[in-house]
Amino acid sequence: MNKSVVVLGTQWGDEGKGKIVDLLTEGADAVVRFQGGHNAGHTLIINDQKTVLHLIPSGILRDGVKCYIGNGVVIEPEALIKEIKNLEISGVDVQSRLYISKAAPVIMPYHIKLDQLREIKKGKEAIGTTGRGIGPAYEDKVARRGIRIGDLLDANLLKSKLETVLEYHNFVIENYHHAEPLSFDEVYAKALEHAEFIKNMCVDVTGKIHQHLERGEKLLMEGAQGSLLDIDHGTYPFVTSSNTTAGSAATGSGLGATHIDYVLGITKAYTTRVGSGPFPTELFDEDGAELAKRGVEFGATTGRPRRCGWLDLVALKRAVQVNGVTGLCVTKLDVLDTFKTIKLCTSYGDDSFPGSAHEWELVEPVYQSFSGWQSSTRGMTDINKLPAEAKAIIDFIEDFTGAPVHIISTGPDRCENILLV
Ligand code: 2SA
Ligand code: MG
Repeated sequence: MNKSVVVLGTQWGDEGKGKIVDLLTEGADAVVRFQGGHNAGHTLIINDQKTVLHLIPSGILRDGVKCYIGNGVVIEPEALIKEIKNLEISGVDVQSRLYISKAAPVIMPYHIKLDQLREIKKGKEAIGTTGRGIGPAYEDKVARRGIRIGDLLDANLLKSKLETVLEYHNFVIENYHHAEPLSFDEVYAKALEHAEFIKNMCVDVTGKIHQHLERGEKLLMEGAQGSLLDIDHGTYPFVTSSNTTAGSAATGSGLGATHIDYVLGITKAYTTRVGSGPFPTELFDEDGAELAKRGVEFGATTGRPRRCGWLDLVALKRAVQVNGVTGLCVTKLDVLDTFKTIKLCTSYGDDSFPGSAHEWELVEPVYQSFSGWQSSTRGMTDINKLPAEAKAIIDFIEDFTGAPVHIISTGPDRCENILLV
């Protein structure tokens, strides 16, 4: 394994990053989350036991591996504490190896309330957010009025910051949304209670990361959501509020950009999207229903059904470019086992890449059809056993995007993979 590896999604999230991070953690000393928050849902299946992680890095299920939540992550303390306690109930040692950046912005109750009120107000135009307060928390960060994890640890500082920021948000809650304002006393008391629980885990994450590098140790940077949800490069405004692309691994943790040795881009063998917004290859027919059923496509955080469609190579190529992908990992190949014909989108019928949600909506995907293999690839670990039809699709993905496929995932379990490097 290279020293610092970034693992990220190349689509709209849910590509199977959690499973791959867990797999690669075998050779890592630490796993770092650098953007997003508890909107993420990373599903891991180990010996038939399913764990869904939202905020805690997927490395937590490997004994001894250090886990970091970097400055680029927005942290909802209550969700974090719940996740820690649930893991501890299942016997995972969390508190001795989880480190939280003091510079990370806190998702406060007013962020969650505002996220939900705004979605209601937008009606049919809603983004389809996870309602977790992600967008409003990032807004406060950029507006330089946010409360950071470090602020929670100083009761007086927290009090004065919270008084100002809560007054500001309550004004909007009351006068714009006509909803109940939040009580300062309740929000403050809860924040202090959370601080007490997490205080021993709060550190200078950037410093810790560089100590690992100085010791020649290996880091895994775990992305959340996917490249098409990137605030700059995604299907704006139907995106999340962070940069989900590779540069964020540096800015969201303090790892220098030149320390990134390898970028692994994860893509499903088809495409899914949860929430609203453009999706050129979306299927509304039996094939779409078959993908959803075989792929068990439901949001791991909200339980919402995911929209399904064919693999979009035009978008994938763009993701390979903006992330500087070194190698690809194709997941859920086995979901295609039953299909007689498999399609890949190879053009948007226009040379220019869409630059706005409106342009995305106008895209007319052009497909190339491939014969399916109609036999089981589930759990396969040997490339030589892969049906020729499946191999042809993998070769085509490599040729089209210019990135080599280094891993093929053939099932949800940690060991169900074909490794090509
Ligand atoms: P938000 O809540 O502000 O980040 O929502 C903005 C958009 O980002 C999408 N988004 C996601 N898309 C896929 N997976 C995500 N995580 C969960 C999962 C989602 C779930 O793993 O399944 O359970 O629903 C995720 N998080 C955010 C979101 O759908 C909006 O389109
Ligand atoms: Mg997910």
